[in-house]
Amino acid sequence: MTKKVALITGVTGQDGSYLAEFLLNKGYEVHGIKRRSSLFNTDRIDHLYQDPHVNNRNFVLHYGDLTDSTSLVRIVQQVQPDEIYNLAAQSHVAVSFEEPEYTANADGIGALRLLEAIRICGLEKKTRFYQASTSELYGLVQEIPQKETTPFYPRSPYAVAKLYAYWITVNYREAYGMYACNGVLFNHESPVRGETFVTRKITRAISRIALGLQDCLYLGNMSALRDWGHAKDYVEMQWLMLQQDHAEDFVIATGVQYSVRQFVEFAAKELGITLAFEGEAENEVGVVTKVEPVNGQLLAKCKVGDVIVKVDPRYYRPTEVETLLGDPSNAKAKLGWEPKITLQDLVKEMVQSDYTSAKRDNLVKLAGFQAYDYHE
Ligand code: NDP
Ligand code: GDR
Repeated sequence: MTKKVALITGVTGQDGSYLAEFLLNKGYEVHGIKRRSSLFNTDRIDHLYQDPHVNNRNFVLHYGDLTDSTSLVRIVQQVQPDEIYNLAAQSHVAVSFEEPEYTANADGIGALRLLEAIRICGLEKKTRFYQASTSELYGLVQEIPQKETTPFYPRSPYAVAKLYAYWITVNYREAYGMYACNGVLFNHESPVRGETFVTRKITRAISRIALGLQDCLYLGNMSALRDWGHAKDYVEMQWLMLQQDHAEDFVIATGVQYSVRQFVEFAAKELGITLAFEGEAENEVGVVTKVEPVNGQLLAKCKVGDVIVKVDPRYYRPTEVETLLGDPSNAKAKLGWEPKITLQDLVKEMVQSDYTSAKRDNLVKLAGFQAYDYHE
């Protein structure tokens, strides 16, 4: 049997790395699009790298950019993919308020460029297309929980750009009979989540605070509620959506919701720290009320009474999405999909990974070198 060929945009990102690994394990030939950058940006996929001098590689990277149609047409023509996963995006909601035009170009028109590349190459009947849509489309939520039929109300330049991408995907499906679909994915995280998204910012900071490498974690809106899953579970769903008889859009979520504040508490608990939150709004702080050993080992150096979490309004967004909770019952019924990893296991895995990195930074510091400390 001939190998299936997949093309992943955003292969260097969190989901791209998990999806590439997943498809390689399924026997696919995987092609990924990466951007040129002045520093290496392939950390997340270095374990999958194959030397270009080896014959019959099944993992191949191409330079390209979602803002450059010529590169996309060239790559689609060369690769002739059975499946395209469009995961590339300027994916940070807060940053989209600072770079709205670029975000619209990459996240909105980028999807159109790929769909047109499929048409230009005459692959409408061959190539299946997955668009990374988002729960941010629901924004100012009109219904709880959100499902496939819930009306959209985007609240950021990012979400508005993704709204265009959502509808252009639906339109190309209807207009040209293409197998094109949207996965409306709720937040999903992992140890390789970008460091400026709130979960990773928290697990990284709590680990560094525990070891005395950092004093305080500054956050924005701690009351925001999110439905957090694990990226590993969610990429399986992206693949499943392209294996059906007909293309259809699905909501992918856990159906369970927590606040940012709770996420901080769970992360701290993993390292034996109990926190109490005091004060209101901009004056709210997280104070250490107990420090205890974990499995007989004292992991945290903090003391009772230390203030280790503060609010910094610079992290507030001009328009916020206060609450997101997905209803994944359609995906469960039609695709037999259910998330396997709980939030508790996700937090544990993220904290363990960041605590290990913080220990390494601490050793570097103890050896007399400056430990890297960058806040965002
Ligand atoms: P990441 O931010 O981790 O990865 C984004 C990827 O897109 C990176 O590989 C990045 O490259 C690449 N990229 C950015 N701009 C361009 C461009 N102009 N041309 C080509 N590549 C580009 O995102 P995630 O992996 O978390 O998310 C994957 C997709 O799913 C995104 O589209 C995101 O919007 C969407 N999504 C994510 C959710 C989540 O909770 N994670 C939930 C719902 C949707 P580089 O490494 O060089 O920066
Ligand atoms: P989100 O994720 O905006 O939901 O988008 P993020 O982790 O950035 O924010 C989640 C919530 O936490 C609040 N928050 C903070 N967020 C960040 N980044 N930094 C902070 O200091 C902070 N303090 C509080 C935010 O205001 C927000 O309410 C993610 C991205 O992956 C998108 O690409 C994806 O489409 C959606 O999830 C679903």
